[in-house]
Amino acid sequence: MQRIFSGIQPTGVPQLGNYLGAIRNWVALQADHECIFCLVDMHALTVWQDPASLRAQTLAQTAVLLAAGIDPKAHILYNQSAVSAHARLGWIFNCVSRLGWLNRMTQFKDKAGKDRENHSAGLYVYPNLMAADILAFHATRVPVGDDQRQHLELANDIAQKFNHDYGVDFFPAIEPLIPGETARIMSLRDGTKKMSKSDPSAQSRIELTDTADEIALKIRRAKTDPEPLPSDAAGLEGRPEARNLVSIFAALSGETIDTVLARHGGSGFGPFKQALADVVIAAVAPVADETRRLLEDPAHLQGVLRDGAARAEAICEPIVKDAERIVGFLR
Ligand code: AQP
Repeated sequence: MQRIFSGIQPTGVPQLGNYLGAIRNWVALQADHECIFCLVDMHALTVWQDPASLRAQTLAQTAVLLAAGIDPKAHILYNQSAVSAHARLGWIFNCVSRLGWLNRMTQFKDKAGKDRENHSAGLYVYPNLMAADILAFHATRVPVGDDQRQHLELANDIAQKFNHDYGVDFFPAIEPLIPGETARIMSLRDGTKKMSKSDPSAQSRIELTDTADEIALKIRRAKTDPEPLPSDAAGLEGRPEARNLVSIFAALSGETIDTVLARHGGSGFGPFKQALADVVIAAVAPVADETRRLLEDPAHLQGVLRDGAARAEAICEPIVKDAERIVGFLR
């Protein structure tokens, strides 16, 4: 059975992009993979986090993941900082990775913007730690959204360079598992920007704890253009907001974009948004209800993470010790 590793940052409430790009896939992959799911709180720290909020968000995300269908007994769910192997292998990879490689990372450029000098060094070396997260488990498959494709290519470069530099065949190649045409969900306020849980505007995203009324309102207010919907996918060219809404509909209804447009093409956005709100509410409301119930028992959620951390450590500690031996650390 192949081993999967994937992570999510506890930087806020998971949003619909996290769900369609990653979480939904994670739930499905549990059927035939050994899965390790991680709340990557060390990655979250690469941008400022209020300590109390980070703790609360870590628990809230645990609740959302359980509510969405992650099975913490058959698989593993834990928070990154509880397992020191991440940091240790991350440091080794800081020394394997090249500045030239990191300089090409578009996520750093997007997040740092023009004010690069004022961002943390952690944000810059984030992809090295991400490579360590995966390779500490010798995981071979990583289900992520399209925005993480470049980071996974870098992880493969790091693994290959480590193997080459030390003359070993130690780290395996990683295969990204990226969902198809709806892999990147965009902001409801700007179809050229990805939907993000830390976007300052809560109107830009559907959160997995939103109520039906909040979802309906956010979709009604979502930015669109004045034209009616086209009758096929080619007609969405140059219409990023329309494409995004149709993509969300297709991802949730399990149809292709062309099938959705065959039904809704020619209609204005009013009736389409109503239909879209219905499919989003049908997917999100059960997760939101179960999340609220789980959050009533934070001790249980902490227990899930503690148990997951112990089981994660049992897998990755021997692998990271071997990596430390390979590079020449004296024990
Ligand atoms: N908009 C998106 N569309 C598709 N997939 C997405 N993912 C995130 N946003 C979208 C996928 O969700 C997983 C977990 O993401 P993350 O929390 O580790 O980091 P992120 O990609 O930076 O997500 P956010 O919501 O944008 O977080 P913040 O605001 O903290 O930066 C990943 O597999 C990602 O591909």
